[in-house]
Amino acid sequence: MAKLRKIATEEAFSIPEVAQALKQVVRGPSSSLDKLLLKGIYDSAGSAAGYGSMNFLEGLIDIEDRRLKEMEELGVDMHILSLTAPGVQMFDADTATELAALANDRLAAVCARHPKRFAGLASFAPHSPKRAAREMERAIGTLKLNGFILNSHTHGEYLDDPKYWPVLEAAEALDACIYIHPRAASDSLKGPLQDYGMDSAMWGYGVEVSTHVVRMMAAGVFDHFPKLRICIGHMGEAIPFWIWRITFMNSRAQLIDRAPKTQLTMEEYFCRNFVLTTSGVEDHLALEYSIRKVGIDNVMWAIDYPYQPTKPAVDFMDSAPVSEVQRAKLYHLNAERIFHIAPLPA
Ligand code: 1WB
Ligand code: MN
Repeated sequence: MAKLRKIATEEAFSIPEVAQALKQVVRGPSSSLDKLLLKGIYDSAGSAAGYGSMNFLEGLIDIEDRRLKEMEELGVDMHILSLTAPGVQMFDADTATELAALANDRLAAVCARHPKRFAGLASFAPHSPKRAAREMERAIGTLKLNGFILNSHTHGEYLDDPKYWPVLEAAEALDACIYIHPRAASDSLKGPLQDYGMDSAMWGYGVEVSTHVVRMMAAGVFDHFPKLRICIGHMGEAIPFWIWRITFMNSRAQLIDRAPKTQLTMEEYFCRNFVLTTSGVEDHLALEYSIRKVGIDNVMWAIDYPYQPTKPAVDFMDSAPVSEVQRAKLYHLNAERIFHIAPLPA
């Protein structure tokens, strides 16, 4: 088998300044469900949540040392880096704006030092949509980053709210994809997700992001931004499996005026405006289903470093029951197209 370029598309990093600010948030008065998990990662004094021993923080902060070595060992060519959840979205607007710019500067510097190894998705502070749009322009135009990361809700609000549309307008105009990554469910969604470890990757993260996505599609956001491209991880956060029913029931809701009229159906938006990654779902049947649902050009490989181990993610894709042409699309060709990464010379 020819060696394929492997570009991993949902790979997390952080910087000490953001980690320090998250530690303060964890100790503060916020009632956010994110705190359950963040306490263990950022505030070892409160590691009752039990994440201390996994040492995610070390894996997030280190980019050029252990991560790069492991990439080399396991044949992973590139990480598309993104500031880890919840990004800057738990901070106040000014802090969030400043830290997003700082994280983007650091990210751009790492990518410039290792242009074959790292690409990057830029952060922005949705709390200040106009300032966010300016940072987005800087991130693509000046810093030459490859797209954007958003960690779902911002203080309980979602991108269907027109106050956030300057952000969508900027992404569309820049032809840059927004990756909607999970964070814990918003305060109004979190009730029954607080127990049994359901707050995060086991269940709550998917519920939060899929809710976000359905809100955007049902609100008609993509009639205003027909070229906007949104990426979601975790094999589409279960939406591929639900999309028939979402589509059927949305058209019924439109008929009785419980949902706004839209130009396209929900399934048409999902196939036109969304791309998926495999992050954290190493299940060949789910992969095959997703490919058949959204098309082979709209699925990309991801590891979800450092939260998921690299080797099983590579084995999963190496052994996927797909053609070699499809494997090349999943491993790198789609990522090159969607995130504007230069192909390697032949
Ligand atoms: C986990 C996964 C935790 C992610 C995270 O904390 C993030 C986890 C911010 O598996 O516990 C992630 O990015 O998928
Ligand atoms: Mn992730």
